[in-house]
Amino acid sequence: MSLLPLVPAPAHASSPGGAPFRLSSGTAIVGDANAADAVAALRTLIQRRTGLRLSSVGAAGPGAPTLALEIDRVGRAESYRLRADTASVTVAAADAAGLFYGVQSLGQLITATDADWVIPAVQIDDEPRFAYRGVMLDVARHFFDVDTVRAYIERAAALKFNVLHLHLTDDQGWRLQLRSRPALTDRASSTAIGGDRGGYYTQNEYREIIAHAAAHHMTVVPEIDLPGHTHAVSLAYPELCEPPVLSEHVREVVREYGGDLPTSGAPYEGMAVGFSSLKIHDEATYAFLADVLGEVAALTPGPYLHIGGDEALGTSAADYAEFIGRATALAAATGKTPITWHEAGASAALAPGTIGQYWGFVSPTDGADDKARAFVAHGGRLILSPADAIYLDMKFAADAPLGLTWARGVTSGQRAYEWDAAAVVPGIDDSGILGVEAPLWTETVRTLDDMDALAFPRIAAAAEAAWSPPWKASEDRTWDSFRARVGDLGPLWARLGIHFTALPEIDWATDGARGDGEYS
Ligand code: TNX
Repeated sequence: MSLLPLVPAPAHASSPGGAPFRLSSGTAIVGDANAADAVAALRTLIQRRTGLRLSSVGAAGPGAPTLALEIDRVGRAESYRLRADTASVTVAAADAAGLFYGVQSLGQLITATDADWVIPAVQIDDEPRFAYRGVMLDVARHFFDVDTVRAYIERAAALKFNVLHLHLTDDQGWRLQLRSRPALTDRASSTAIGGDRGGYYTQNEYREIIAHAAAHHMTVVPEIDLPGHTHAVSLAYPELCEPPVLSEHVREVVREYGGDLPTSGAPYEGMAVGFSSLKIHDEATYAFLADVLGEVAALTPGPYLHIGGDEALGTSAADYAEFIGRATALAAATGKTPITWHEAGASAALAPGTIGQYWGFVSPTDGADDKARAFVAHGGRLILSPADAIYLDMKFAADAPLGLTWARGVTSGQRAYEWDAAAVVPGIDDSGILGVEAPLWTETVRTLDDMDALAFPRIAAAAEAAWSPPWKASEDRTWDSFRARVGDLGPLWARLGIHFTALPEIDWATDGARGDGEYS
């Protein structure tokens, strides 16, 4: 399959050779009522990619060139089969998600010739490696309106991601309206990093995001970060929070990036972490958590509730362990499966079945792997987000205007690609791994263009880690194959309005005579 322009690489693909399918205004898209959403998605995708407006029909006339979409219930969840030859193209899938993914692959296969648009003759049998394939968006450090989140959902779904993790709360702001605790958004949502404007999602807006995600086969995982990253809570409920702990790290961030030290009663607009905490030994804290977690769970149809647990640097180990026991139990009591960052693995009281999100390095340091293994020992599994590979907020070049560098400096495309989920935490293989997630923290990110510039193309490497067979399992799962395939997606991304960074590590294709000058 090496030369097919598909990212993430499919589980199985072959090119039998022979003449391609030629796309023209006379091509019809065929699908019954079950396939209607996928037919509409394909129609839009083809129009954006080629400008052609194809008709869609319930059944094809004899001999007509068609793109046929069908849910035939064959195969595993999210799987699809794509067949293309000169006469027709068919996509058959196990379910609606699989058909949606088949449509995305079809969109990637469309190639410009001098005269027309073609789809090469191929046979693809595809299914995901991991059930959980996430992207995380931090809407707390900077706030993004619903349209921007919708755009990020569309970008991620096209790469076969199926989870949107929203980091909804942090020191800099509380971004979700709660009826049980209206003071959170009334008093702690209007600001963001660097004096930028904040904001929050009303409950209807949150539902809109969930619905748009669902229409793209994505589940929303809300995160309420606890017990640290809670300075915003202190603006609404000062009695629940400890005073800021002004560590050397906090002072250093202020020296390096400017801004003020965190102060009780004032919004925090800087980039330091680890200075805030809820009061661990006050029952009012747990009444607050019961309200907040209960309401967020009720608003959220998906099965997970993320309660953070990272960087509680001002909290003693014993207090932290006790808090994690109580908070994971409260999250589980809502009927959801709790997720925490991997630090919470240090707590012997972790609720059984809690999922751990590992954000250490590809080669673990400081015992991060011990903490990660603890989740599996407690009956849970891991989500892998190795920071030095798929933290999309890391700089892709030393002189990049956006991004951070704490995760071992610059993260090139090659470094984002060359790792495997089953090789990160010793002793944990695919059976202990729920999936892979690529976070985008937004300290330096203010717009959709900023998101695009940092995320693309490295988000495609994360997609491949989440969906495709293991790294080096075949010649398709190598950096050389990936850089050729991802380079071929340049014209598609450009047509979709994605302002990706043209990393010099990759040869970016253009549409040649057909497309030159039509996009920049
Ligand atoms: C670490 S990763 C954090 C975040 C920052 C991020 C910036 C994690 C669980 N915590 O608070 O935004 O680094 O890269």
